[in-house]
Amino acid sequence: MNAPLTHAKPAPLAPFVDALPLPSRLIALEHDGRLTVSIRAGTHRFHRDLPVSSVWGFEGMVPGPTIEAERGRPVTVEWLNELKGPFPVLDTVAPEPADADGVPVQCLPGLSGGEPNRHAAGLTGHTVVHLHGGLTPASYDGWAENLFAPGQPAVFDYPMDQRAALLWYHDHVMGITKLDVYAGLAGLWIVRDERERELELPEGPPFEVPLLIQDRNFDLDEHGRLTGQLVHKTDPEVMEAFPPFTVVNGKVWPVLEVRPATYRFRVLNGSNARTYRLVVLHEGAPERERITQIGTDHGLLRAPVPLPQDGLVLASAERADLLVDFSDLPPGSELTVLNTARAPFDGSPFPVSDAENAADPEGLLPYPQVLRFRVAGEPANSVSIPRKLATDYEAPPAEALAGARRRAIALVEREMGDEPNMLTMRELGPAGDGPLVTVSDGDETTRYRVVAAHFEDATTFFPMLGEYEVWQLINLTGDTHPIHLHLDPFQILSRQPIRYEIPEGGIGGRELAATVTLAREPDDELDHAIDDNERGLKDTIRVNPNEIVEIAVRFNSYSGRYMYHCHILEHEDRDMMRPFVTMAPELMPFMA
Ligand SMILES: [Cu+2]
Repeated sequence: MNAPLTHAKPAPLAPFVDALPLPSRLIALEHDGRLTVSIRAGTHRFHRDLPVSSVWGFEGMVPGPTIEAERGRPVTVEWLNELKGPFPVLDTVAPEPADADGVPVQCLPGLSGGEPNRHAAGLTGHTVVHLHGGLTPASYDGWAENLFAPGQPAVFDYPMDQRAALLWYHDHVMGITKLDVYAGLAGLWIVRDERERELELPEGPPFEVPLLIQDRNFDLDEHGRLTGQLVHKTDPEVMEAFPPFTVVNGKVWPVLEVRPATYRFRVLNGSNARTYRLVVLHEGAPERERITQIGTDHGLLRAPVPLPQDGLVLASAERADLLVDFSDLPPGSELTVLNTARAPFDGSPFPVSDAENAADPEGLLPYPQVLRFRVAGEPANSVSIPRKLATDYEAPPAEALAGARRRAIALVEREMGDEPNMLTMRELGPAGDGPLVTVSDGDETTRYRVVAAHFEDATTFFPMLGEYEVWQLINLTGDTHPIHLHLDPFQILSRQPIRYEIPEGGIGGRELAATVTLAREPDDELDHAIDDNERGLKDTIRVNPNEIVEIAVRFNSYSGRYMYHCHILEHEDRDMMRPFVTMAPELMPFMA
């Protein structure tokens, strides 16, 4: 029996030695709204002491250029697929979950005895680009099966008829999004509008800084030295990759020199699977007061909010717009951003007071470091934080919700014997013959059966444009899933604890039997609360274990075929994704 691992090994790379890179900017207005972005192989150095890595990137870069657009000014992008093999990532499943010393292999560089996946090595560069958070007509939304091969032109129109927000664009190919995004195919996209300018928020460098957070791993050479070769490694017990090195804007544990001033950070978790709970330490003590959150996935909140007590939780694809006030800090001050979230994330709390001891190899978090700020130079701007931010949305009205169509989706994990588990979304409809899912709230029991279980099953969701719907996400797994809807944003209505029973064999290939009760498990330590920063316009929502989340969504913008899915890329690629079709009401009389 190995002793529990409470302390991390020294990091094989020095933290906080590389300057935080700022992605190059591609300002759409300067190009009349017509952009050409090549998608190609390139090289990238992830750390001062690492050899260069081969990557696939937009413009060959990691991250790709940040595209900046104006509300109401359409952008056309010619995505020019110039990818060529070989695929730059070694994909492997290590044969054992831990090494001889009991250290989880996902915390270690190298292949840990795994064979490189020859199918991944054979990838030749099919891609498709999705603008996450974009209100984009279906033809240009990046349907996961409508691929462009190398050399095949793809010209996508983005109307930009949407409020200011931090979006991101990334590859979305069926089955291999996890590999293509990991190889580097991701970049930021900022929409700006008049409301933000009225508020005089920092815009552009130096005081507006995007932070794209990801995690990566690398191979070892025969002498045990890190090479730059990217490695996507999973193990027999954990089917998601949780690489040990946190990368911000393409550098491992970078440092940003800041002036004594207020900065605006546009933060995105662009990791495959890892959820971060970010805390800032100054001389060992947690800092919370100097940070104010003003925006979330789809832009400004109605009013600024403080960070959650134990840190800012961001699951894959979630965003935060933060104002951080460094103005009182003398030159030389250092603030360190740490992650306190174990992986796979299940919502478990971790006290901010203990953040310095967050390293936890058993929780696949060997190095909690994320980023450091170092104060230098002259005081600069003074930004007053507006008390009122967004004025363009309200909570969905009760009368609209009372008559709204309700949909229920169960999230289930199906064990597959020798193969990795299948994560699926089971769409539920009125009960008929066969296995039942019941959801009871004490007074009332709703009875369901599964009407769709896999991505390729017939579409069952046909939301009407302009009408509110309530979607109920029922988590019957042990992990937190960030569920993302394409197209319009939504608002969270409730997050409630559940207990459930699944009979032996209750999760079949298509069937599901489960008894769900809206009540707390006695040993459930999650608070199932909605954070203040989740009460905005969201496109990705965390659904924790033992939890039902209800969201209100109204599709307003385009009719067509879209997708919703878990944004853990390894889940999305393994069937945790389903289609929906938004419908124009005036077409309904013609539908059978
Ligand atoms: Cu998931």
